[in-house]
Amino acid sequence: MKFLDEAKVYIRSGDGGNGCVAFRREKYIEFGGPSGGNGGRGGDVIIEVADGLNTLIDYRYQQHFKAQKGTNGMGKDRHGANGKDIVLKVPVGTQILDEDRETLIHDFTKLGERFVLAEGGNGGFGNAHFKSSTNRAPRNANPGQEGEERWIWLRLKLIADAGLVGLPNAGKSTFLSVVSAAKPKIADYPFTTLHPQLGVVDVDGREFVLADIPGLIEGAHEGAGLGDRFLGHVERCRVLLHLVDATCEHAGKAYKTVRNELMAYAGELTEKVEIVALNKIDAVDADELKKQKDRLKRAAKKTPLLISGVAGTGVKEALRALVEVIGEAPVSEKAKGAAQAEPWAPQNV
Ligand SMILES: Nc1nc2c(ncn2[C@@H]2O[C@H](COP(=O)(O)OP(=O)(O)OP(=O)(O)O)[C@@H](O)[C@H]2O)c(=O)[nH]1
Ligand SMILES: [Mg+2]
Repeated sequence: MKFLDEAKVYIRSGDGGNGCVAFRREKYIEFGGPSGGNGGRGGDVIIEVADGLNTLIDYRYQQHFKAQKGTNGMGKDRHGANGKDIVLKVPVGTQILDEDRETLIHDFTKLGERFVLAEGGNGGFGNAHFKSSTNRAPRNANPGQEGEERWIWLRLKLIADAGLVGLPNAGKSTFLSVVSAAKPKIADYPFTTLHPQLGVVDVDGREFVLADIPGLIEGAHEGAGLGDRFLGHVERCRVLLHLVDATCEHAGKAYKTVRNELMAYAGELTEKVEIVALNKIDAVDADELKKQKDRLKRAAKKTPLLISGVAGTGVKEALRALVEVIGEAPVSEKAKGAAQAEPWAPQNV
């Protein structure tokens, strides 16, 4: 399954059915009177959060969604049937934006949430409706009201409690694979991860959702590497886990590069609580470790945790530090279904 976090779709609610002009015609009944039924209501366009979805990929294949038109009214006082609604299913964390791609129409944060985006048109009245004491044989009926049409953007911002950030190759995906059942692609080259990944982490009986996103490089906010658009997926996190590779040239510089990108994307990201960890400590000797640790400490202005995703060193402590910030109420309580469902696999594209 590929990942798609934005999609433009066209929606149209159903037109109302037309009212009907008819008169009762029966043997021996003179002046049978008007008998045109009303048109049915057009169907609504509804957007609903569905369980087990984690991408908007379906909207790459179908972009037009039209609800059914109401049936026209008929003679013998028969009203038209209402048109069927159309329901678009989206993953939790999806936002609906207007065509301008900015105006937020709705933000879905809970499973099962429904939002009527466009109502169907009302059906027109048939001529039976216009019967009155002064006009006993009306020859007019209303046409059905037209449905609404518009283009909208769907944008997915994953709901996770904690987000992993760092340069490419920092070991983010490895960390996620060690602490959760997620099976992200891991490899010794930058930009292994092309799409965000979610995993459910269980630490001391407490669960939370951890998101792994593609690595950031200098200039990501100007589009370098995979750019910074995936940062949208950690926007809703309570806490960030910033991994710095101990085997890199200068842990302090590596840290700052990522911080600068977070800042350039949105200042709020840098205000989030950040746990800093020097990763891959199994791969450096004691001297180098101390050097890198000091550099990182100076840059981050706090003592980093020392961990190794591969060896499992310090991983528990890092998770506990995250849980402490997430507190009692994970934002993702309702989003776990999405994370547990087929965790973005296989994402080797
Ligand atoms: N020695 C050692 N190697 C590690 C550790 N964690 C990850 N690696 C290796 O580092 C390389 C990159 O790991 P990934 O987990 O793919 O890194 P990433 O941060 O997800 O990289 P991108 O997805 O490209 O941003 C792989 O070859 C891993 O095996 C660790 O704790 N110790
Ligand atoms: Mg990765």
